[in-house]
Amino acid sequence: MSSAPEQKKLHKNESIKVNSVNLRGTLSEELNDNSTGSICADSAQLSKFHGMYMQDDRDIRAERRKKKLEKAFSFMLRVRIPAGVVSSEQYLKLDQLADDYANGMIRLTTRQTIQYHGLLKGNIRNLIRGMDEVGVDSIGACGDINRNVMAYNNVSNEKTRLEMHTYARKISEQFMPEGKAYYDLFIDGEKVTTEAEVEPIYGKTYLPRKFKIGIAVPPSNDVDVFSQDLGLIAIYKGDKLEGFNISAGGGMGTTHGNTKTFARVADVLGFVKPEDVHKVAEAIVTTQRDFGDRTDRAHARLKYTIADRGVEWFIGEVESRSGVTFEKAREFKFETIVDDFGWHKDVNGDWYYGQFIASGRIKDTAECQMKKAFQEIAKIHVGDWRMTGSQNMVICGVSEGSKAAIEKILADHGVPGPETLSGLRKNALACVALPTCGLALAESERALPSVIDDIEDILDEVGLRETDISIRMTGCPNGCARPFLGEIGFVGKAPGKYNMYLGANYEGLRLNTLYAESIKVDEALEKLKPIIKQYAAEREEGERFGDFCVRKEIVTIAEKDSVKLSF
Ligand code: SRM
Ligand code: SF4
Repeated sequence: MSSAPEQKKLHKNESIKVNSVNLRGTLSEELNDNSTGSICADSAQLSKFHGMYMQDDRDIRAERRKKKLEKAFSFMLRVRIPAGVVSSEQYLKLDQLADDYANGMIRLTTRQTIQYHGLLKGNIRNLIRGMDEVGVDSIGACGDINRNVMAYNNVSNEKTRLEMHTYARKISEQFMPEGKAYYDLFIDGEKVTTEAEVEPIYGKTYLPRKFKIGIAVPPSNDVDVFSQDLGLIAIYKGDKLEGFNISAGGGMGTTHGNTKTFARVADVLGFVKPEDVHKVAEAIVTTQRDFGDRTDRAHARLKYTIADRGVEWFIGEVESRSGVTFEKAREFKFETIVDDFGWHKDVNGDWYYGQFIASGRIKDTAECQMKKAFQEIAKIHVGDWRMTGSQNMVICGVSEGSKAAIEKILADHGVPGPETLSGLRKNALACVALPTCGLALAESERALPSVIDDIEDILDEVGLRETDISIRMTGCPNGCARPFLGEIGFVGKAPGKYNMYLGANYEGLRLNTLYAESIKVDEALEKLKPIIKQYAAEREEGERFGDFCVRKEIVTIAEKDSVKLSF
């Protein structure tokens, strides 16, 4: 094992963590202070580890500034739901809490969990206590720590899915902080602790940056495994789990104009047996803990640690820490990323229903009362609810007898079925962006639906409506909807302007590349139209849009931007 590097001047967040008594800081006093809707900057950093972000409504920021009013502060709270599974009881409670304490909407995220927006400071404890009543928490959902663990969600293979969800839960628990700050601050009330608890994995400074883990089961790459800091690719022989190929060092976030930042697909390190997975995961996390760059947060993710030091060094470090030697990676093939929409049968003979949810926003409108429909279903549904990494919901374990009732509820509430979805819309992701995200440079969630309408018109013209094409939009280059893995990627550059990227591999093994910079949506459509027409006319059988763009040299992808596989 090598020794930790000599550090330059540490980023100020490092001292905030050290001095916080296991993430407590002055949060308790500030939550009790009714004179402002905000908390101080240091506390805002610490609150992330408990699953929340301080935000303000950017739609009314200028108006409030003019009136010399404090910003309209509120909090976003992100829940920890490993693999995105909740019971009907939990769903109903989570839904009720959105009405009682947040803005009345639930937002499914790209990491299989939910977010609340518009939560006022005075209601944070109420909301967290409500979640606690049904055994749900927001510990480590944000912050420099392991985030919500994603896992394969293809419900048709129920046995495998269950096995992988158990791994996701165990890995999530493995990387939970030991400290009890969350309970002291938000559940037990104002308990004051001055003595720090020991964090065996994280130490006093936790990780240099966020850390993300996802589990995929080929042929589905529904978790975008190569975008994760740590990826587990399950290898099955028939029904038997042989082990996992381990990947590391994926990530999306970049900064416009900062060439030192980049999106990266993970390296495949090798294969390990099931009994070694937790040891190897811990070695990967602690290597990043000790070697990640704590001086520059734009260079602090695992992808930079591996890119700077080399994958051979990383493998050696992980093997030495875990005592496990990687075997040669086992062969696998990803063939799809899309969720199963509509009714399907699982291997147990039960039904499941995949519901598309535009950008994961569960709300009621005049035309579609999806939130109410889900409430009504949760009142009668005995199976569970599974959120997908593409911001959709799967209602699982439905008996033959209950199917009609669920169908009726969806129809009575105007919830559109899968027959309305084009191949493009089924594969669409958009991040939240405005008005809540403080980092958004352009619209995303509010902009993507009409962009899809326009592209669908082009696809209709050339008979490609049913073709699966992945499209991902984000309001900035942080990459929350994994836009650099979209066959078409739109990344916000300025209000109304986007960078357009093309050429990713649909199954998530190759990043896209910049095709046009800082253009309006109309200009993007003008550029896309001839390419889509050419695709319709000249594609080879089964050829995906992203692969076509590369074969026809519409874009050229650097070698480093494809996953290297050798079996
Ligand atoms: Fe993200 C920051 C929303 C998945 C990369 N992300 C944010 C914040 C908290 C903005 C902030 O820091 O002030 C956004 C809150 C917006 C809001 O109003 O709700 C935000 N990220 C989201 C969500 C909700 C997007 C969505 O529409 O679903 C996703 C929540 C996931 C979850 O449940 O945990 C979300 N974020 C991602 C992903 C995708 C993933 O994890 O699979 C990425 C790219 C993968 C990666 O991490 O490399 C991602 N978010 C970022 C980054 C860039 C990190 C970096 O390495 O540079 C930031 C900015 C930061 O950390 O400084 C960020
Ligand atoms: Fe906000 Fe940017 Fe993430 Fe979108 S990609 S939610 S704009 S940080």
